[in-house]
Amino acid sequence: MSKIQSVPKTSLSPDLTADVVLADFRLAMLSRHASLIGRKEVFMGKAKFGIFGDGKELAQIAMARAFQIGDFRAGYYRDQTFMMALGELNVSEYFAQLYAHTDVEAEPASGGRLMNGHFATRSLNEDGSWKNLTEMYNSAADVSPTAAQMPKLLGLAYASKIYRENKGLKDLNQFSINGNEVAWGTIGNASTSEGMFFESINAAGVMQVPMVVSVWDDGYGISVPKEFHTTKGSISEVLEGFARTDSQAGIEIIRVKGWDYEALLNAYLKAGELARVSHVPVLIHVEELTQPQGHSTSGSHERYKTEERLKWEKEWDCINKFREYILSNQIATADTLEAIEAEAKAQAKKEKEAAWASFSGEIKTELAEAVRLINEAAENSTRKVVLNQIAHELSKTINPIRKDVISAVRKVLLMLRSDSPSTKAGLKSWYEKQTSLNFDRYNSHLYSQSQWNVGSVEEILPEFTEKSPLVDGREILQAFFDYTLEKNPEFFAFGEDVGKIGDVNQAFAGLQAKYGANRVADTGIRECTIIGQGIGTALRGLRPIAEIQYLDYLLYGLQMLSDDLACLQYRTKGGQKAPLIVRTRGHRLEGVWHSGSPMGMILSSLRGMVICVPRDMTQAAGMYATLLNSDEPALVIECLNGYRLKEKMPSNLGEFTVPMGKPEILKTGKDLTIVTYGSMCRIILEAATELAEIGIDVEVIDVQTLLPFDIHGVIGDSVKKTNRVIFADEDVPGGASAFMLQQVIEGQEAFKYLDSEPQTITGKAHRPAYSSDGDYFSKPSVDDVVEKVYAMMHEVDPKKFPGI
Ligand SMILES: Cc1ncc(C[n+]2csc(CCOP(=O)(O)OP(=O)(O)O)c2C)c(N)n1
Ligand SMILES: [Mg+2]
Repeated sequence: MSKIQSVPKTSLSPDLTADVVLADFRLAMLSRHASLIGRKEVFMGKAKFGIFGDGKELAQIAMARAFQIGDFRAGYYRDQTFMMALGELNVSEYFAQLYAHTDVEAEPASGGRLMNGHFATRSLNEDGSWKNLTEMYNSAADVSPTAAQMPKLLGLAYASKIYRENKGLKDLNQFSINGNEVAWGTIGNASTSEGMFFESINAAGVMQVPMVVSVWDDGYGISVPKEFHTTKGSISEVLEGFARTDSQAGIEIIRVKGWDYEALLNAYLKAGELARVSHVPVLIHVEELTQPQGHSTSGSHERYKTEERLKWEKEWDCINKFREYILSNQIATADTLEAIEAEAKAQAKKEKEAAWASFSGEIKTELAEAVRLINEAAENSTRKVVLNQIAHELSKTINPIRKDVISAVRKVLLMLRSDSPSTKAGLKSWYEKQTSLNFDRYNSHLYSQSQWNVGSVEEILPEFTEKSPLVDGREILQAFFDYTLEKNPEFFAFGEDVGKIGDVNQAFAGLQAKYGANRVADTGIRECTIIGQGIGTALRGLRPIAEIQYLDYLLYGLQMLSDDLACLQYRTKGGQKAPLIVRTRGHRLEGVWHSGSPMGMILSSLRGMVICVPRDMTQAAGMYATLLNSDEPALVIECLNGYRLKEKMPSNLGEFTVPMGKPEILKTGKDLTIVTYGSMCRIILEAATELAEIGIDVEVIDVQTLLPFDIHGVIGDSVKKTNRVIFADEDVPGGASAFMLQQVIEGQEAFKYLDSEPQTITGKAHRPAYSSDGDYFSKPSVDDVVEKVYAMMHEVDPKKFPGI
């Protein structure tokens, strides 16, 4: 017998009055007309692209009814009706996003930074502090990559479990009330083919977290029918093995038709209750949904759907069926429904017009100012005629955008280059003001702008006494984590082998036994959802460390880090934060998958995160302390070969901090500066000793963090002194060494002080071969460094340093 539940029809429940039903009908109609008008707006050229939630209205209304204050949503671009039902999106805001209105008052989800259909609530006050999330409806900020909402959904649900089980969090009532919050996910049927969907479902089944996933099944993923996406063409059938039974925990799987109003209401109430009370994960397969306008404005579905299918979609359109339901139950007459529809349509149109007036009005004002200032400048310019002409053409632009205005002004300023400063002063100062406003509109909030950003954390130096013992590096981390687990109830850690054995290098050894399995936890082997667990819990006020066992396996989680975490503050324009710390270890040990140092890849994909590359475990502990005192997400890469190396145990462990973006000079020298980080610090210092023996005095600088990078120009100052520089690391040629070179030579203008060509020392372009010989011939060695430096000095003074 199938373990999948079909929801039986019941008679109307007492609170389902005619008024409630008709309000639902009205909302469905409002949302539908917003979709219909939205497509037209795109075709009129007022927006670039549109993707709408038509055909999915009824199920979302049912979901909203079960969604409670304090709950979280993580979904995708079809969910406008749900957001409207919660009162978290009005039609004006909906259109403001379609037009890309940059004002967060008008477009609170992203401040115009995201395509339409990307929903989010604002968890943060303007100063970056948390709101009380238990007093509001919450939606995590959507992302476009299909199924990428799933890993963080798991984390949002996991947070409820932690809040319920960890009694130390009782007072943190701004984020949870006894873990009663449900995390509600939505996903398209085709997107369930993605690996992260299955990974998240499996993890939810294992962890038993309050997560309710709705699959909006409209039979297609753009043009491809579901038979090409899903085995047996049915995701609920495929997942049957996950279904819970009387004797085994698992997932509650419910199947319901997307046009069946009562069945939908019942399904969602049941799912919500089960998840909320018993923390059982639920999957609701909502079948027989439609796409009245096709997938998006990028194409028409007549190209790939048969006439028969198109006819079926018209007939089974959920609003159509809802209308039939209302009439057959004599809840209202056809005339009443028509009147409701007309009213909803008029409201959608009116709100759309208000959104357009507000969006375009701002730009028109800017345009008028620019035209006036160009004409003013023209009065005293030698190029009066052509400038008046530019101003005239600009004033005639139909549906102007900012680019039209700013580009014209920049061209004019170039034309005015030979005119007197007073001629162009007005235009120039207006342009400068706009540049700053546009920075805020389009470029701000990549990193935290709150008082808790990493730059604001006070530097506290590590303290040592004469009695400070020499210990294995891993013991320093272990003592730090012990201290922090004790002191900070929001702090917890999880990952593969992190729990029982305390991670493969034992920095958490014994700490699960001491603090419990919900503070130091094992997970399955599933890096993508380990990151999702971290993001979701950090979005709900917790301070997780998510561990990726080796740097080489970060790739499995990199997509989530890049698409979700790193751009979270940016894409919500400071509306949300998730100060997750990802801990991993790498750079060098043995072989192709345990020696990677793909820092260039990380630097390119994780702008928005802090990237720490400590050279030893003392530095690492100080960095964790800084990060835990800040509200920024970070990746910390410990040195894989450093856990057994001896370090002095600081006496103020847990208190001392390492500043971010402040390199440390490990050795002063006058001939040449070598800039490096991580495991290479030891190699370079060893080389420096050898070089000193042959009369070359190098300065060695550890950058400590790659993002932020040397904010005070320590390296530039060093190059000013030595006039020579080498950037050394273990990445491929042109990887992070090229990044450092760009930051210093271009960013700090160090080219002005160079007497020799700047150089890099890197690993080979291939992955490192196995064994110590593999390491020697793949990664930069002390010999490589000595030779490179010597060759540079030979070029400077061949007499003193004859060729080898
Ligand atoms: C990783 C990724 N691959 C491809 C796309 C392009 N894309 C956007 S929507 C979509 C189809 C999704 O279909 P489905 O999940 O059924 O959702 P629906 O649009 O039908 O509601 C595709 C392929 C994407 N956004 N992300
Ligand atoms: Mg679909």
